[in-house]
Amino acid sequence: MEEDKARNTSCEAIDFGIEAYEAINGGLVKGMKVVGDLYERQEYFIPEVLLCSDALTAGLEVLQPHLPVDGNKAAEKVVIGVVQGDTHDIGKNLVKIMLEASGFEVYDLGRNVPLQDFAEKALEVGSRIIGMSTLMTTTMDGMRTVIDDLKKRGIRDEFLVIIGGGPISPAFAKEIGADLYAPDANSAARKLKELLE
Ligand code: B1M
Repeated sequence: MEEDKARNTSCEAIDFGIEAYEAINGGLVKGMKVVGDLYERQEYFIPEVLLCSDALTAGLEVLQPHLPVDGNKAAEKVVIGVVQGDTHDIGKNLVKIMLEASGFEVYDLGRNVPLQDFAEKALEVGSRIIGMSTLMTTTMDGMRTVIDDLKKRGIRDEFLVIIGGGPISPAFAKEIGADLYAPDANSAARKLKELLE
């Protein structure tokens, strides 16, 4: 819950020679998993969870500049966002960071994104990759709507759709016709790069 402590500990991690990626995953993300458990056990409530996500973000700001950036620019554009109705954006932000570190040019639509905006933005900026994130079962069907709309407009084949987030599974990705599912930020970047190579 303490932003300053998250910031200072992140600085210390770098000073100790810990890789930024390891500090993010083994420190900040691991911490948020503990927060999730405490929330489920009703030991933490929304205000505590919010303070923890602010602390995670503070640490992330320190660590992100230390991530090695892939000099071999993929020069591929990715439009990414959290689907309509969902305001959880920590996971999406991590995916964005890993994509940027892997050389992708990321257009971040933010959270609670109106479903039609994914295709509109991708067409506007000339991106052939659309990434969608959600953490809630109540909003995951929005991903299907985005893909169905692409089909209705006859432009489905022009895009590579990658999805992820807590309730998302490979089976769901297959069911709605997404091209890729990634369980975490690192694999999202890796899988996209592999597919484009
Ligand atoms: Co809320 N929340 N929350 N929450 N929250 C969950 C998701 C929940 C599982 C908690 C619970 O009940 N056990 C639950 C959803 C239940 C469900 O749908 N089945 C829930 C709920 C219900 C809610 C509210 C409705 C609560 C309320 O108001 N009563 C509300 C949502 C309002 C809304 O959006 N409309 C709410 C609010 C909040 C906070 C604002 C307090 C805060 C969010 C702050 C923020 O994001 N800026 C919050 C948080 C932090 C959580 C938990 C505790 C942690 C989520 C998180 O950040 N994890 C969460 C409990 C849990 O997950 N166990 C919970 C860390 C993050 C790094 O992981 O996001 O999974 P994750 O991302 C990973 C992968 O999933 C993957 O890579 C990421 C990094 O490796 N990934 C992708 C994610 N997107 C990807 C996209 C890809 C590929 C991979 O390709 C494009």
